[in-house]
Amino acid sequence: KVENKIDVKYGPLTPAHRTDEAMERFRNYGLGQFIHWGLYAIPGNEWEGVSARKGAAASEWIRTWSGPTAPKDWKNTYDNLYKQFNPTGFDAKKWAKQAKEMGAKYLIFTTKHHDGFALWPSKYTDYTVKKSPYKKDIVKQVVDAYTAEGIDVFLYFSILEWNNSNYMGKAPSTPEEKAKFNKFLEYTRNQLLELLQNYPQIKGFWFDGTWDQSWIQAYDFTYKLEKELREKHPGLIIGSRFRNDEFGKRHFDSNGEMLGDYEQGWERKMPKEFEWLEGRDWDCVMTIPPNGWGYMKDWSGIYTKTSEDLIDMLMNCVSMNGNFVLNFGPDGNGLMHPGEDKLAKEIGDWIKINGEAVYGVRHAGLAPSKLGYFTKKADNLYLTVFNRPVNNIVRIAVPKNAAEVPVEAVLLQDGQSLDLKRSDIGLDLDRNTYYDVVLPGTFRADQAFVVKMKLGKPK
Ligand code: FHN
Repeated sequence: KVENKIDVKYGPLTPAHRTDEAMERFRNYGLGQFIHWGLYAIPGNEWEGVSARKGAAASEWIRTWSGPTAPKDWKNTYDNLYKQFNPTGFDAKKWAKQAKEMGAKYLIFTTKHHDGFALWPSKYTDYTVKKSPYKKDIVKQVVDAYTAEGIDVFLYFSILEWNNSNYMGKAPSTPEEKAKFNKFLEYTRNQLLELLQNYPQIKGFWFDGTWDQSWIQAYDFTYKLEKELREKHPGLIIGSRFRNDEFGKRHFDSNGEMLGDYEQGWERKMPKEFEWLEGRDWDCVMTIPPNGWGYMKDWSGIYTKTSEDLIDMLMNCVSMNGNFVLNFGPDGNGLMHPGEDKLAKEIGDWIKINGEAVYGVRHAGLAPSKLGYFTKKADNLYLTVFNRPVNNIVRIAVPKNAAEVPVEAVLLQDGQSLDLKRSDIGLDLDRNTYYDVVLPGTFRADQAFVVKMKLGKPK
């Protein structure tokens, strides 16, 4: 919270809580898929057989690695990988089908990562898929296939580019540098307009690589560009990473106002408490390995998240009005890692049974439960239980004098009705009323399960 407001010229361009259809749709996604795919998929976290998975930067950063695992002379190695890019196994329809089966409602796809290699045949650079042996437009295939499956597409776009001589990290100071960087800015604008024109079905951009001083100082340009993109594409959704105000404040301006339609800072982490979010929309993007967004050939020796971990994170997010976006890093041939295939299937199987508690839900307004996560939709309250109580009593605290309380309960997975009664156990009966949902004594669960409750007037 900023106490003394100042005059900010380059603040938000959209209201803090957009109420249009596109944003309402965003709020109902629940689960998304992220895909990081590019030239880094070819080495797959190993350079000449040496893996840098321990303690190394993420696999998609391999071009910048130093030490024994660094590409020798990256100019002749990494920057020539495009000559080998020929993913004959790539089938966008197969990816989209898998995403649909997993339950993803939107996709964020890397059109261009920090290396600058464009997966669409951009008119504004030669460093694109068109110059690779594969030649064909990958972004188009992905956008078409996912859209056909009813999955909304957002395009990931890295502003910073390692392989662009007009790009610089520091703010340009000499006239030559300024001229160079202006060319880069114009190039960025052209590419973004090109993407909107080529793929009009997209719902938004997911920007990244916007932390350098050169971009931060270009606030006048970025403000106008955001305006232009929104005008060209009504309903377009842009997160808080795109730009900053004239004082260099990113994500939130100097008055604490969010710059964009949702908070985009939750990368591999999520808020501990719902209150931290102060009502803002947000997404959480998550890797399966600890870090590493691009393909990692070898998952041994590192902790890779299980479907239980990921479903827990998903429910944690949606219980706080966020979307959970799980990252996949296909290999250089366009195939998902077998571990990703397995997780997608397990998540999908779980969601097919319990999806009602995931999609279109909102924060329930109840104090967090040790048993799991609450979500709410109309007069339905869901508790996704990760910690089954040994006495099989799912006890729920409802603030005293609440207008609505649980009046009926069923087990979502099979619809069986569960006993529900008020209990007078609790150390704070002056503040809460407790409701006990009684699971059958023999009930056991080897995965998270959902107790669905109807809310009604207290009797
Ligand atoms: O540097 C990137 C990283 O490689 C990856 O793309 C993630 C995805 O959120 N974003 C960046 C760092 O914030």
